[in-house]
Amino acid sequence: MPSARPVPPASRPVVAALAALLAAALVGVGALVVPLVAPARALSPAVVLASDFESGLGGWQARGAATVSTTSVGARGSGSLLVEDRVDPWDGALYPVTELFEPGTTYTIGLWVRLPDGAGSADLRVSVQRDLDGEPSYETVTTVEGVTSQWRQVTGTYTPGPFDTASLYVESVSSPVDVMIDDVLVTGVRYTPDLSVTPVSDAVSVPFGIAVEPQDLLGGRGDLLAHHAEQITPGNQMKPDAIQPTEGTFTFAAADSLVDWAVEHDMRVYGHTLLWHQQTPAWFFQRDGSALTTSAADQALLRERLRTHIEAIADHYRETYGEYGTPGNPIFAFDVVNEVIDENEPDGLRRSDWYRVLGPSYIADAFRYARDAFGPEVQLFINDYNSEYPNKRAPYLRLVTELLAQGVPVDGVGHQLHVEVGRSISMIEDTIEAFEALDVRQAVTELDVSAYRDSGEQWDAPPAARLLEQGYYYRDMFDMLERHAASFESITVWGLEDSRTWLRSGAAPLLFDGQLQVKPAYWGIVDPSRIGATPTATPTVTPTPTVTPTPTVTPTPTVTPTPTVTPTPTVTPTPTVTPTPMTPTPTPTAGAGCRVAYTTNDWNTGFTAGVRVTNAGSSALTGWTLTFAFAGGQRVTQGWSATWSQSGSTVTATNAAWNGTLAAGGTVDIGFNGSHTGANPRPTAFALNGTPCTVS
Ligand code: 9MR
Repeated sequence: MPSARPVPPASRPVVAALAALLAAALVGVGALVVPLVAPARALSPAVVLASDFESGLGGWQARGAATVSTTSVGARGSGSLLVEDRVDPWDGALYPVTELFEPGTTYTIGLWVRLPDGAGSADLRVSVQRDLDGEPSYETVTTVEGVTSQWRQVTGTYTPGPFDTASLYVESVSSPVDVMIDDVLVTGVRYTPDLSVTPVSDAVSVPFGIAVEPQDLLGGRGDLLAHHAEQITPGNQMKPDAIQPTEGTFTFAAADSLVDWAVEHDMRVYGHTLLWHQQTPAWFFQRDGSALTTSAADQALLRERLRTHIEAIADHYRETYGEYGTPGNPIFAFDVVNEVIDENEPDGLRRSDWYRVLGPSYIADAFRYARDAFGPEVQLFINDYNSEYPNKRAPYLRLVTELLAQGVPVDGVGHQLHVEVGRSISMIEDTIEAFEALDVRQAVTELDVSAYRDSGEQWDAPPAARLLEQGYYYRDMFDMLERHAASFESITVWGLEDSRTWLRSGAAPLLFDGQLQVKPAYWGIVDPSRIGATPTATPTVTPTPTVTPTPTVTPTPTVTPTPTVTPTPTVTPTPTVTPTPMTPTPTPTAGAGCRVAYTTNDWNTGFTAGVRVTNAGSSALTGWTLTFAFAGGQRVTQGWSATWSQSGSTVTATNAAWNGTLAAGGTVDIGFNGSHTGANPRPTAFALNGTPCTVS
């Protein structure tokens, strides 16, 4: 793994003249921007890659079957990169960035793209392939839809996690058309958090945790995390798909890197999660490729798999860090079952594959297996979202009451608290008080507060007034939680900073912005008198130096000999647009039938929808997109297990990184919270990768 490599002070590769020009321009950009954002912020944007294709490929290479060459038609100037002979969508052009990118640093990637004349239109994608220990990750920087033969500017931000090798590349979403690329400019900014502020953990009487990804341990992010948190929760690395992707193959490396970091920083680890209906590989529920049935043999097989999975995790962390409860082992709690409640079912239990094969007994079994495996020192939690809503609270309470009555070792109840500004705090308190009547500890496990109050709102960055309101909401939330501090084992926020939230762009739900600076939300917890004193008008932006294009696309091959092309760098005050669930690069999919089951749980003006998608075709899908239309003006406010977007009434959900492969006959459960006014009619038509689905 490359260790801390400094961001090169100036453009390393390629066209020296352009780079120098751009670097000079950047200085201007920096000078313009820094005072606007906050004088204390240490912004040091540096050009790490500038390619104008005026004199050759400049280090760009073909990816896959493609070929690359230069043309005499540029977005500006007289050259661009032409990618031809593509066969698959992932064939394209790449630039090796192993020596340019530093894990944990945020990069702004800008470039221009178009198709050749007469090539129609295509959706293109800018991605990074990051290889670590022989395992590739394909991470989307940005997708640009409907590219035609007009030059289009593309900008995105990207923060690499650890890698051995990495490459930046341009591909297409589906059709392998020829592509032209020009004026690539990549700048790196190493953000520096202000470590003189009060740690959040000092301001909260309950142990304060943050859910993390490997990127969060690096550079300024790691400093920020170490300063404010006293425990961490792995955001994805302890889930079943991460730990046991195929039966009997246990992959602990990613999770261990987080636990190692916790040990080094004297922090506790809250494990998440031993059992879930999502991010669980299909093999758990199959025998010889066929779905498990409710036969005694199949039930025994699934129970054994559950026990083996739990024991393997418990054994690994005991062997690696010592017995639980001793100083070397930081794991003090684990979510045993996650999101098993479904308030729409008569018995209040989610109809997952676990339930389908085993019935409700799997929940108690999971806790018993966990107690046997981990021993008494690890607190065993049940965890769920929306537990504040009365119709979810009731079955949650009922289940935990029954489990305790049966002597099942449930130590704690988790409230995820994925909320938005304005969600009733008294309703949350009612839930906490209801569980205080039981003999359990409680935890806030996944707190974040979306700045979007309702689904009609959409912005690049929240208005200043909303960030202030969010600060007051955090204040009120923590005031309430402090009243119940004695009931709480920990309070965890779901993410370190706004650029890496799982929520849609603009939600800005966390305590720190994308530049690692404190937000009013932070002051809401630490010192509410300073909520209004935080600079809020600043979008969390990387200064994006963009080369102003020639306004009209002049496909004239005339080389403009004028050296006086002033690449006026325009600062695009785009907020950090890091798409949260980074999606893998889809491979082509066979057209196939599909089935969709759509269920909702409605309240006043909101609802939670579950969408079960079944690939009814005969071949696996690798990369999928589900589309449907609302008929009653509904809006998706936040979704999970897919990347969700809405345009007018049309909703698009594209696979998340972990569920892109959908086996023939396989299912995936995705869902969202939405808003409605009045009626909430069900969508009647769904399509998977463009193929209509049957709806049940
Ligand atoms: O933060 C996680 C995100 O990176 C994953 O794509 C997503 C997949 O479902 O899971 C997110 O974490 C979820 C957590 O495990 C359970 N509660 C809901 C969280 C947000 O989706």
